[in-house]
Amino acid sequence: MLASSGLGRFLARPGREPCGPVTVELRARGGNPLAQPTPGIGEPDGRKGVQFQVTPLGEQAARFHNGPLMIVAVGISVLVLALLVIALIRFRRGANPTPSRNSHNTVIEVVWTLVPFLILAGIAIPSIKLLRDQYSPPPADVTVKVTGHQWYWSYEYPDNGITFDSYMLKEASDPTRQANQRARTDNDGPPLLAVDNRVVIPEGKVVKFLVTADDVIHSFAVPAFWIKQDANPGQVHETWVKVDRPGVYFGQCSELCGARHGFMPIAVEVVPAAEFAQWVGSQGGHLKGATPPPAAAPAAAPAPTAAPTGNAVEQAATNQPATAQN
Ligand SMILES: [Cu+2]
Repeated sequence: MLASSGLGRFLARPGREPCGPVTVELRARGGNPLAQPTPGIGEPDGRKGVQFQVTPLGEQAARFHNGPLMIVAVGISVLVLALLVIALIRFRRGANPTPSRNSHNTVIEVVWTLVPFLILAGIAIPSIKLLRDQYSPPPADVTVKVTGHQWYWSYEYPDNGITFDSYMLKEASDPTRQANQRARTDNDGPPLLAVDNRVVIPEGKVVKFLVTADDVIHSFAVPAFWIKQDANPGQVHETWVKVDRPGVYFGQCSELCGARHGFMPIAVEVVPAAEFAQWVGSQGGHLKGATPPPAAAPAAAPAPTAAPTGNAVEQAATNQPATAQN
């Protein structure tokens, strides 16, 4: 009965369901590699709550948060508030001029010790299981090294020979946008979240992110994947995802890292494996374990990889002064 009720459906859902039909329009990746984001998925849309989750761990975590944790938190809040109101009214001086002098009640003391213990144990067991799954990644199919900078991200695929920088796209009306900087379009994503070069990862594969920084502490966070990993200079931390649904998913730096902390978004595009192989080839890279093409070998230096917009090096050069201006 619970499963068919509104409460049952709420408990069962892994995150907020998107409003409309779920379609991700992936364009042919030949000329224009941009996939269109789906409204309500992988991006904030004004609704409260956890974003729709697209990883098994995210579904597990969101289900735990939306179900048992919320029920326990609301239940305890209501119980404590009720006890306070009862005490205020029933035991006020006017209604209760001679207060009780009891100082012990064994039954109550056992109950108020045992019940919180059982509640905490009930929360701890699934929490520890979730933590164990988060920190026990399966062998990685793709590895992406993520480096936070003031104020942009750079990405390296060490097994694929790909490196590029990723900057936020400015609005066409932004006076700080330079003439040779591409302006954001709706295909790129929402304002303040769209970037010139997205991270591209394959659908259904285990992707390991090695997260670090080269100046101050940043944080690599993508809400739809349920990941948030601090990027510390001099340290490499690891997180991982397995996304079973193609699409575009946005995130932001989630550690106060300076004046333009709010302007270094993250955009991850999840594509079918065959498309990922095409993308790797288009970036001058090679698939994991494959021999790098002879022509690419001498140019192992940061190959320009800004397929959507042209030259990554040029993008970096053109964006850098703009960030300094702001
Ligand atoms: Cu940052």
